[in-house]
Amino acid sequence: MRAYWYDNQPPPTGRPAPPHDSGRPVSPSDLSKLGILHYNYPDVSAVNALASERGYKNRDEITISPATMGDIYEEKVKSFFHEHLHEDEEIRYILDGGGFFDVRNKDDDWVRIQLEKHDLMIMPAGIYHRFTTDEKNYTKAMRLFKDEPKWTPLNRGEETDGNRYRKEYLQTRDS
Ligand code: KMT
Ligand code: NI
Repeated sequence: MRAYWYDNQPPPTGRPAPPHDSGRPVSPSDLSKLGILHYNYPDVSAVNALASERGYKNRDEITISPATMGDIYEEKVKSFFHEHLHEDEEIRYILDGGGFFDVRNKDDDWVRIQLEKHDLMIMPAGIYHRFTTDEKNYTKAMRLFKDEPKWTPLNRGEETDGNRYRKEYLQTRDS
């Protein structure tokens, strides 16, 4: 895992997405202030232990790549890259390949988190984020959910700003 400020260069057309590395790192403690935790677990048994400790009941696996998704790849990647939130805390565990999660910091700037094989990230409910593949164009990930999978990304807008999970997140982050 590596985290840094996103460089905000205009988004290129097409893929693969460049790293957008500004050269300014973001520390794990800054990430934890945003409510993000990170681990590296070479063995899936550690993932299982964490999941049961935190009361996670559901999981699935997704492989994001042109080869596995075919025609819907572009569309999927576009939807993952649209800024959104979820109403549940979520765990993402990278089984193979890698990818970028961008999260909003307190000043509403993007922080980019590069995840590689065996990285695990816990993202709080209500944080604005987006995801994209890296130059390898290949992300195999386990998505873990506390209860029923609530896949639905809620795209950022007036409604999400007033969302109860968003407000709870901001209260926790800023207290
Ligand atoms: C999310 O929450 O944006 C995603 O789950 C993206 C795909 S999982 C690597
Ligand atoms: Ni999401």
